[in-house]
Parts: sequence; C-alpha cells; structure tokens
Amino acid sequence: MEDFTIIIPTLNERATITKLIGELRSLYPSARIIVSDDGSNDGTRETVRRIGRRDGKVLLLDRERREVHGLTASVLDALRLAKTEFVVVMDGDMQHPPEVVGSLAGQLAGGADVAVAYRAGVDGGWPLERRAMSKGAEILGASLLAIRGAPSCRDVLSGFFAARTTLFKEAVGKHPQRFELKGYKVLLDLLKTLPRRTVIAEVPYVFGLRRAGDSKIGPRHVAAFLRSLVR
Ligand SMILES: Nc1nc2c(ncn2[C@@H]2O[C@H](COP(=O)(O)OP(=O)(O)O)[C@@H](O)[C@H]2O)c(=O)[nH]1
Ligand SMILES: [Mg+2]
Repeated sequence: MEDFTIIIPTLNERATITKLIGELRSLYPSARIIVSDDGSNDGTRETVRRIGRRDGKVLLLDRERREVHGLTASVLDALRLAKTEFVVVMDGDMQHPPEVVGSLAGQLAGGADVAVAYRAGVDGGWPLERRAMSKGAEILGASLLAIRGAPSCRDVLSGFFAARTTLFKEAVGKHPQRFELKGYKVLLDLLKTLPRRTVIAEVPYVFGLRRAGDSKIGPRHVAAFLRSLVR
C-alpha cells in the first residue's frame, strides 16, 4: 500500500515544507518523498537537504541550474527518479491535505490508473477573480479533453493526483511534446495523452487556505496554460 513516491514541486516553501514532510512521514512511514525545487532562495533547499540526511527516503532534487524552470518540468524530472509502483503529486504549501494521499494511493491499489483529488470546497473562500479564472480554465480544459476523446474527471486542472508510475512515464516518453514544461497543469497534459478507457478515480478534498508564503501563479502561467491547450 505504501509503495509510492510523493513528488512535491517547490519554489520558496520554507515555511511549510518541514511540517508537510513530517506529516507525510508519520502517516506513510515507507513512502518516498522527492522535493523538486526550482532554485528557492528562502532556505527550502537547505531545509529539505537537512531532513534528507536523517531520512534516506527524502530526496531534494535541486533544479536551480536546469535550463527550463517550471512546475511541470519539475514534476517530470522527479518522475524519472521514481521507482515505486505509484507516484503522487502534491503542492508544498499545505493546501493539499496529507491525509488524502492515502486515499489516492488506495484508489490505485484498487485498480485505477489515475486518481485525482478534486476540490469539493475551498477553506475560507477564494477571491471572486481567482474563482472566475479557475472556472474558465476548467471549462476550457474539460472541453479540450472531450474534443480529443481523452479521459476526463471533475477537476482536470488539479495539482493533486496520483498515477501508475509506468503509465505516467510511458505517456511522457511517447508524447513529450504534449507537456508544457513551464506550465502548472501537468495532470491536464497527462490526460491528453491517455486513451478514453483509462480508469480515472476521483477523491474529494477541501483546498486549504495558503497560510504562509505566496502563490506563484501569474500571467505567464495563463500563457503557459493556453499553450498547453494547443499542444
Ligand atoms: N519546482 C517548481 N515549483 C513551483 C513552481 N511554481 C510553483 N511551484 C510550487 O508548486 C506548488 C503550487 O504553487 P502555488 O503557487 O501554491 O499555486 P496555487 O496553489 O495554484 O496558488 C507550490 O508547492 C509551489 O511552491 C515552479 O516554477 N517550479
Ligand atoms: Mg498553493
């Protein structure tokens, strides 16, 4: 059941990363954790490296000097290192509850190919502008999958999901051009490459408020998302 690797892309998440890794470790003692960092300058890397010295299952993937920076690029780089049967992708800012990781892995153990955590609510509410943007992008993403005959689910833009490692690696290997490396929406890119018969499970969760650090989302991510739609 705990044969999974948790991939956490980070950019300046020092305020939450220790707590997140601690909670994951106590819930899933044998899980592997890869923090894929794009050159944080707030001590995130040093913190994770320090934890990794005590805990051999925690690895820092330091991408500071890579040519392409981006959330999707970071997830795909970490995926290459994964040797477990399943991988789970989640944010490093504690907006994705660690308890849900077990439910996602459980769905895969039960036979699903991909398990997606979808927002069943937003803790504390979101500004209207952010909600509207998110809804619009969701409709675009879901329509794209429908047009292409790809599998879909409730939140095709979720950043919190799990997949069979071989399925995910094969998708990237066969369709590298489908992945928008600077983008935020690696799940959408993955779904685009999969046949409609793929079994997708859905698990609800409440999206937490970001309590520390800053959201990195901005205009260049909107541009990356639009590129992702035409890839
Ligand atoms: N490696 C990497 N991680 C990123 C990048 N941009 C954001 N992240 C991480 O991806 C996760 C989601 O980002 P966040 O800004 O919280 O997005 P939001 O929750 O949609 O506002 C967090 O763990 C960020 O630290 C990036 O360019 N590279
Ligand atoms: Mg966030």
